[in-house]
Amino acid sequence: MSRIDEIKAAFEAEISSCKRLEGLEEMKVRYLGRKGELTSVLRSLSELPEDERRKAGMEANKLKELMNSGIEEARTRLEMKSRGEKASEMDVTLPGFGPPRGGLHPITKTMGRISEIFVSLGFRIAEGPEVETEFYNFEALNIPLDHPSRDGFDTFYIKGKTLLRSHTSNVQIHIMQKQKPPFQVLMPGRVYRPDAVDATHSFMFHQVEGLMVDTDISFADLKGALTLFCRSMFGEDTRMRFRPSFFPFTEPSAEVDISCFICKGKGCRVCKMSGWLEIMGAGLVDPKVFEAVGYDPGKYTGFAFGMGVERIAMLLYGINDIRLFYENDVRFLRQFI
Ligand code: 2NM
Repeated sequence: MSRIDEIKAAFEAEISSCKRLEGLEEMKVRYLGRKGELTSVLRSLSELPEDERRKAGMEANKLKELMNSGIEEARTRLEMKSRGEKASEMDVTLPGFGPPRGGLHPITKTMGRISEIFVSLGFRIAEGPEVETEFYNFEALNIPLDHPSRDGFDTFYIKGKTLLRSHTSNVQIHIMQKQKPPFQVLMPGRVYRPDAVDATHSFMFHQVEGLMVDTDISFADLKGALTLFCRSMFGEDTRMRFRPSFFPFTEPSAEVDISCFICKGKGCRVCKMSGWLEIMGAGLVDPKVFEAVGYDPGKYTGFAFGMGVERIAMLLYGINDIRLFYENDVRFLRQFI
């Protein structure tokens, strides 16, 4: 047994300092060859008593395996070194990394899908300023001076009568001042309201508003356009509900509901057991708005609508906190690629 230990110690000291492939071959012959050190130990085993022989035989065979694998490892190390490679450098047989794939933000995707549908119905996309005057954000939209939304607590005033727009309707006013009907336009964009931030409110969010003006637009045209939109956006089996409501810039006005696409109208947690989801506001343009932009209200009629993009994205993707959209956490954003 002590001879086996000696051979093992000598082998280990020698193999770790072996610097040439030829040296390895020589070692293999000297330790493991027919006249080698270990071979002579194995031969002498027969002189030992039975129980010692079995034990020493097992140890000698273990050492034989250890030396074989030690020589192979050293061979790999020396071959890599002769090719100028370091052991830790790389494994060229591993598959490569592809470039990480980016994607659009879920709000951009939702706004893009909404726009796509209205473009297919003949609407044109229009954009306008986010910093606006009171005239375009309020006056021209028939929102009177004493309306609560014109209070500093409900609007981000910058200085004097300039403010961050509270809806994208300012763009409609710019468009109507520049061109005559008939037209159909869609206004996607950012809007600002000084709301306290919580799971469903943000001081900045996105809206898509639409406007169609011609000489004989009726509520039937509004219902038709919005029904086509909702079936394309939420599924062909979507049912619609128009509830009477009020906006200063439309008359009559309605809140638009769709049958819940989660439970198909049966009632669930998302629709709060009502079977309906409120998704936008709409109406026929108030004659006062046409007067403000110099259109003859006796000649033209039109419909308008507006929806919050975050709310629709939250419903579609099952997101329960609006703040997730603005945190730039890739663990959240990656899910929409
Ligand atoms: C909404 C709801 C209903 C709207 C009206 C107009 C305009 F310019 F024609 F007067 N623009 N947008 C409108 C109507 C917006 O958002 C909830």
